Amino acid sequence: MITLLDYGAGNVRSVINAIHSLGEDVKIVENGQDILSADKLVFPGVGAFGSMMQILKRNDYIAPLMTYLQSDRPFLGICLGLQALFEFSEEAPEVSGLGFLRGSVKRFEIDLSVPHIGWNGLSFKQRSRLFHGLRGDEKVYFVHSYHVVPEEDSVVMTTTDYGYEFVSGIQQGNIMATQFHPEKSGDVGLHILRNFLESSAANTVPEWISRPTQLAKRIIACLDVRANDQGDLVVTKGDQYDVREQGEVRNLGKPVELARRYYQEGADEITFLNITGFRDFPLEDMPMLEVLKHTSRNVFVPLTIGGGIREYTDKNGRQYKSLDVAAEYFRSGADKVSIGSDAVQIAEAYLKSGKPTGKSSIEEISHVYGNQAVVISIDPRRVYVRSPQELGHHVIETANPGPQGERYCWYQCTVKGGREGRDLDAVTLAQICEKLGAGEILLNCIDRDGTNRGFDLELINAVKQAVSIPVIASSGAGCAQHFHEVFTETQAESALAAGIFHRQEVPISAVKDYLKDKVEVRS
Ligand code: 1PR
Repeated sequence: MITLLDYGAGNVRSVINAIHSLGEDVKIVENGQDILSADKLVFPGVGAFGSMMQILKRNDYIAPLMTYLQSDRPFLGICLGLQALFEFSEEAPEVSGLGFLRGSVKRFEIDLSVPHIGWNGLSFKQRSRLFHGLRGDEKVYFVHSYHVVPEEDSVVMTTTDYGYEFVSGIQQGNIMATQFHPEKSGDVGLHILRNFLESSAANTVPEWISRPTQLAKRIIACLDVRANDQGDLVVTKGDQYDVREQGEVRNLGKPVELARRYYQEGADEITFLNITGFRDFPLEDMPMLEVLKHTSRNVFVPLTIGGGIREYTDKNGRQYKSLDVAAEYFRSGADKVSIGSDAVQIAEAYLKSGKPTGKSSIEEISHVYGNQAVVISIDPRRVYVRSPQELGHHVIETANPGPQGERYCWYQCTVKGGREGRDLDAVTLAQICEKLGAGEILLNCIDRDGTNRGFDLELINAVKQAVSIPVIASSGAGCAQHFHEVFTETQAESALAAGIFHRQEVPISAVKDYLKDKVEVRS
């Protein structure tokens, strides 16, 4: 029996699912006594340091946790569960950490995008049973803006390189903690978790020396999901956002089955977009939550869900905040939520008033769950103009002139799945959302969607150069070479595709095989 400390924020379902998949039962901590009587304690932390420590304090978990840690019984901290062990964090300087280990938690100060999101390697600094059976060149999944800085080198178990070498795992006796997420690191992560659960696993150090480690470019499979006219939830795919063919919604498969297939084929992440979320309300659209729950049972890579994250009043007058919707998605197995239409409205209001409200979905969700949990999905459409001085929008010179020979264009934001264009450009939207706390941009392109013509590199460069958070390039992938192009001609950290994967024209493994030796990818 594994005891799991769920302090109520973020996706602990995937940790529970991962432990279940290894044949172990999980008991969730309900009070301090449960911590004291645990044999093996797992503390998965997702969210923000300040709110985590406040919840631990409010629930009177701090003293039992310290007693447990001091007794040197098996403990596995994950992400914030690692950071909590230290004295304080720059993320919330006014709040103390547990102080079980001496040292602090610092924000990355680098020229690269922060958060550090994706699959990176490990350099091994001490023997551990967690490493039993590893070769040493495996990659594991990270998503964080802060990292620990222990005062004592003796506790350092692994390091990873991102701009500089940082501590990605610690070990002191039976107390182990990782900055990466084993429960989101596919088979390798499950292997590490199994080693933790099996106290008999031998202490080893893998032979492979892989310093400096490298962050891989991510290949993301995207599933646009909606109900068809018969009421069945299907994966669909549009041509420039039109998902109907001869009047019928295209049906490319079942969401849970397809997600499972992509996981097995090596997708680094999976994104579900509830494409009618702008008019439905996800908490009434329970099938989507069921899709997440079922998928997260046996898909152990990060899951993002978008569609319908906004405030809502139901027919009985009950009000829901976007935070309530996001919370339900996280509880159902999502690691990140993606906000589309609502982000445009938030940016428009921000431009009007010139200041943040503190109450928008972006601010509220990132405050509780951390910036890394908030993705902004942008649905822009190219607008050609004759002059670079167009209406104050971010205009670029394009190598693909418009129908009247226009040499300039800007990218107009749309809402409601491309149905409505707004007087806001994609670059401005991305910048405002970053300022308000978004952790990543999912950059679609209506002109390229479903065309197989390749990514819109000009759009991606324009947005990527304007923000310091990671950008997911999306729309238009038609062959493996297009992924090479987007990773070498732009700084995008990841690339997403839908149609070519659904129609089995280019398998994910073919994309990775093509990129191998050219671009760092996870094999
Ligand atoms: O506005 O917060 O409710 O979110 C709705 C979400 O649904 C948004 O993220 C929006 O992008 C998405 N969406 C709405 N309508 C459509 C549609 O297609 N009619 N899908 C839609 C967007 C675009 C990509 C697609 C890539 C790759 N889909 O996600 O997967 O373009 O396709 P390709 O590789 O086949 O070219 P809200």
